Amino acid sequence: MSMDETNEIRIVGDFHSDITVIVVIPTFNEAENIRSIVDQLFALNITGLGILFVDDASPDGTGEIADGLANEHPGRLVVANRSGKLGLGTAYVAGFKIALDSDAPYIVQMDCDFSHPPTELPPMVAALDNADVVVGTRYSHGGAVDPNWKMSRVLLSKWANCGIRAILGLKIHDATGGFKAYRRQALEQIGLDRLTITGFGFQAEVALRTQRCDLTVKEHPYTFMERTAGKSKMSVQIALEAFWRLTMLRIKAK
Ligand SMILES: Nc1nc2c(ncn2[C@@H]2O[C@H](COP(=O)(O)OP(=O)(O)OP(=O)(O)O)[C@@H](O)[C@H]2O)c(=O)[nH]1
Ligand SMILES: [Mg+2]
Repeated sequence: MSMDETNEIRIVGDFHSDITVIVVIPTFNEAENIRSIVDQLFALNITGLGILFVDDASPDGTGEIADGLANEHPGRLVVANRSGKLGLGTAYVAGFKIALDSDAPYIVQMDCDFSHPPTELPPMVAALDNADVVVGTRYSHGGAVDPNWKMSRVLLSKWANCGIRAILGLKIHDATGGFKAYRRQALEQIGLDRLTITGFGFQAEVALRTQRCDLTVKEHPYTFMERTAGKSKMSVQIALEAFWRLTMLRIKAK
């Protein structure tokens, strides 16, 4: 599957030239979370912080709320509205390309559901002083998952992560997480047009490309929290498809 998108993207807003950190957040049905994530991110008072939402025509009206937020925060908040649900991987690629079109030296990716605590952003961005990529980790360096998770959920998550690390031979401890910060040159080296996985396996494919490009990676521990509002898009089918695609990726690369 090609990541080249021919479909239309309607962009609302543009980044002011003093924006130095762009946080890319894909959204699908996040109407309950989107306003509070913006409030919490801007409350961090990170100099030059910009937010870019990539919304896939969410039926719950997330895109319209996001457009309103772009008007409330001119120069600092941009929305890329896509015409339908095209998957997390393509949403990130589209968002990273828009971020790279600006002059911002730092680009961050995170979810809209508060699984990735906004308060971890300042130390992650600061860590880019000594790294090309900073990877949020739940599975090493003191990172953790929601203490309210059932043991079965904890084990499933850890085994999936271990399996994917083994299939791809990844050194980083959290292969499936989506909380990361990049220097812009790192994303350029990774090569967005080379990425092939459009769904859940996208994070692991980026991790593999990062390793192959010999980029300096720093792992930053955080505690992954379960979403309290909105619905998860994860399913067993999505996870199994990711395993299959990543296995094929490894086989083809040999
Ligand atoms: N644009 C876009 N965003 C998506 C799509 N699928 C999921 N998202 C967003 O990507 C982020 C992660 O999705 P979640 O549903 O939380 O899935 P997850 O974090 O992998 O799974 P959980 O552990 O259940 O939370 C959220 O901000 C979603 O709104 C998609 O197809 N397109
Ligand atoms: Mg989530």
